[in-house]
Amino acid sequence: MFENIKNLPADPILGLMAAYRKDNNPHKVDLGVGVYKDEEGRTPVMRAVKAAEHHLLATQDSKTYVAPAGQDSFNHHIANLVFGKRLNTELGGRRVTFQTPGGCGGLRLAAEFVQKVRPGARILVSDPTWANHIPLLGDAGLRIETYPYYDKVNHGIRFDQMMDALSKAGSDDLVLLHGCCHNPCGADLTQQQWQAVTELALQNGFTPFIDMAYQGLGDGLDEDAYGVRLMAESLSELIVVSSCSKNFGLYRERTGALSLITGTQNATAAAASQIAATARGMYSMPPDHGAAVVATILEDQALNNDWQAELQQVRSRINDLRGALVKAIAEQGVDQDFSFIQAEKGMFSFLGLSVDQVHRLVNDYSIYLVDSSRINIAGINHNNLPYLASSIATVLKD
Ligand code: PLP
Ligand code: TYF
Repeated sequence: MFENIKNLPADPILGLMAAYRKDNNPHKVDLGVGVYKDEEGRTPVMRAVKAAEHHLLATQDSKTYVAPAGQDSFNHHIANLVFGKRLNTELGGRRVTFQTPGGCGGLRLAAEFVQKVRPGARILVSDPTWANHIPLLGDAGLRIETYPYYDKVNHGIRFDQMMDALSKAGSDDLVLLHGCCHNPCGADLTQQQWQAVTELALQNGFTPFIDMAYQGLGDGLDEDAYGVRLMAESLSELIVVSSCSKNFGLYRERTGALSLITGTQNATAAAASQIAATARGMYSMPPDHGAAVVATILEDQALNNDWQAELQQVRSRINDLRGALVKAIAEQGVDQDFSFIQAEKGMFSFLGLSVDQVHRLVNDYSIYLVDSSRINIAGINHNNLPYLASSIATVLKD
């Protein structure tokens, strides 16, 4: 049975993580995998998470199974965080939320659900998008096509071309949008652009599917949810997948959520029964720990405040580093204008280098980044910034 299996390449992003670990160069810099790092290069457990874990250790009195939808309290609080309390209350029974094994689990659960009710539906994804969207959505059977999004030469969104492509989508189609902090390009839709896409969805009837993996890492928890909330308020149907990996620093605990909005309470109840059956067919129930931590934090005002304060520091550090990188590269006398990096949001931006230039950074300078020249801004610190800027300047000049 297993004699003739083809060897597949590893996930290039996770492969970089392993290569970085093996490298003995004391100047090595890791700008690969999208994991937040502090000034010391650590990915800390957030204070509120530690406190919630202590609380759970002391008070959790059972490890009995949870439901396919996970814990009600997590689902309730995460829906409030994503949609805002007022809107979430207004949505009432038209909205259902499922706790999922990370954002990835939510993306796959949503795709499997759509495949069940609309086999082979088409989903339009941005060019470029997160590489994992392809297997997470495509392996479920959805037909993936792309719409123009980021202009790598002018460093902006190709909005007219995007709208042109989306205007050809109809009621049998899904359109995947990044809620905020676009991965990999960092260029987000403006509020006016969100409004235009929402109008188009209303007119043409396509269903937006929003992946929001970085709520709170761009401009703020509410600001980053602008597009999600506008669409949830304006449209009768919407899929939103959110992740707690980055904003709660819970990566390995696999904590996320799938929220579905439909036109009526009855349709949502029927869809929820299908989603529960889909989850049963894949993993029965999501892992508990990360979701229990998040619910504990969101239920407790003091923990919630402390979490938000620490998240604010994360956000400020990333935004400060964006400015510092632009300045440091300019000080190297580089001709190209990198100021677009300062305007972009979240953990990622493209440096705009060729694959050859990227390979030189990796091989000659031990600066690790993916071939597309996407960098994780949080991997920069004030210690490695001068080395990084001078190395970038060198490969650009040669
Ligand atoms: N969507 C995007 C765009 C991401 O970058 C990520 C990863 O960080 C995810 C979804 C899901 O991540 P996780 O499964 O760790 O929650
Ligand atoms: O794009 C990234 O770097 C993050 C983390 O299989 C990630 O989203 C990378 C690869 C992967 C899962 C998560």
